[in-house]
Amino acid sequence: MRKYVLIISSLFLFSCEEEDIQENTSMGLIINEFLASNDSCCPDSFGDYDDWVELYNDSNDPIDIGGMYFTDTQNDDNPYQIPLTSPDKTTIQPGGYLVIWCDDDQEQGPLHISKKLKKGGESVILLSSDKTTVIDSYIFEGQTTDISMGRNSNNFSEWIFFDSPSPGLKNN
Ligand SMILES: [Ca+2]
Ligand SMILES: [Ca+2]
Repeated sequence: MRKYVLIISSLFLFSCEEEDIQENTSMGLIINEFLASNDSCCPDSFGDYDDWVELYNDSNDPIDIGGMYFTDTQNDDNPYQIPLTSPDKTTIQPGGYLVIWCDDDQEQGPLHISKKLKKGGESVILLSSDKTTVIDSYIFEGQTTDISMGRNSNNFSEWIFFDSPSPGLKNN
């Protein structure tokens, strides 16, 4: 009898643990916010008001995006590869943010890429270093200048507009 009780209680424990794991599943590396039309919101370190995409590392490990690809077009034959040369600049710490400037100013550093975002609507797509696997993507429609779009911090699956864009910081 005691044996059965043990088996039943360990089954119960196991199912509880499984539930906890599901509830705590992190989203890994995600696209968290973007601004497709930047007039006077937030300049890059060169003073340019360029389009940008913010990534967030929702995992427990540092993630280096060097070698990954970014594109604004679905099924793009020529996505842009983030340089592998500067892991100090392309690594996102757990719970950290990283801003990619979509400005076609590659001479400004490894986080300045050749894709610009269209105000009228486009996609933001992050691909793994195999150039094929989609890490995260979002298709957006018409945008308003200096108003960003991003994930609700209280519900990552919901995308909303932000009057006060927050590149490199939590969305709110
Ligand atoms: Ca720039
Ligand atoms: Ca943000």
